[in-house]
Amino acid sequence: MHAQAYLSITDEIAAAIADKQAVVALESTIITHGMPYPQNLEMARGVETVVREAGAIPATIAIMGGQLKVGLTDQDLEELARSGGSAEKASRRDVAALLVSGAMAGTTVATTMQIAALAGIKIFATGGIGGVHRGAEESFDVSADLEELSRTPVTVVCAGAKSILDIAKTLEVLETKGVPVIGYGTDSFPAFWARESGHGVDHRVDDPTALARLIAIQSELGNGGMLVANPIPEADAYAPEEIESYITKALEDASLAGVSRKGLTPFLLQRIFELTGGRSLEANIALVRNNARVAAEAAVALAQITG
Ligand code: PSU
Repeated sequence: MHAQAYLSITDEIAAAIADKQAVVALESTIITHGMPYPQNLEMARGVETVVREAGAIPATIAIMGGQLKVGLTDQDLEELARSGGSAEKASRRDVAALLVSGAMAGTTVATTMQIAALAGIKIFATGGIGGVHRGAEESFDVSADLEELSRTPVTVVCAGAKSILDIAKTLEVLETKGVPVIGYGTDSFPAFWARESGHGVDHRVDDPTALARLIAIQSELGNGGMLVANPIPEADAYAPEEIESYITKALEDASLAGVSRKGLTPFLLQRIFELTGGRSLEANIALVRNNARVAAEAAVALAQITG
């Protein structure tokens, strides 16, 4: 049996892929582990609407009932959103075990890329990718998202890397692995809640058509994935110093609580949510919607080139 045998793709998405129409993959760890209920459910529905309004078909991906689901019903979204920590967080190495157990899992950037590629989807929107955690020289905590970007031919539109990470080291690893990092309308690599991280990008594009041409050529070259860094909208952004103070505190709390590995990112996001009185979540939702729009516009332009 081929890996495709485990895919469960909705009719609408399967037809769009076969027809080379615009499709945008969306992840689900952000639903199960990235945001509290009910904002996570509103976000998941809202992001799908943003993709549709831009003329593309949304394909939210999760692992449920022993299947790699591409396209979720509203009931699926609700189940994931209400799972409140009981759902698994699926990285690449968990996929086989989850297909056997049938457990419900949100898919990380790495796993969503893997499943999107199996389904034939080339563009994916998320909030921020995982990366090299601060203190990785001791802990070796490096997200599997980076390895996946180097091997899987999917373009990920994100708002940079969460500034809970070591961004300089994250960019170094992406360079070593040959992953293009493209600024969308910016020369600066953004830091999720903030528009700038103090680090640059290698290349920049300013419109969906230019981005679609890059995606098409990267795919022809057979060069693995690509990272598009799209800064959070100005109106929703934090000043880097302000968010840094919350991150420092959240990292101290994680260390005191002994949280590490796959629990670390969800813990930090939740702690920063509490420390900012919920404002970090509004910013997070705004940046995900902004990424979904750019990904959808690029998917529409790509369909015009390749369709
Ligand atoms: N973007 C968000 N919120 C999230 C994530 C991305 O706005 O929760 C998730 C993604 O699924 C990403 C994961 O793959 O955080 C990173 O987890 P880790 O650092 O454990 O690899």
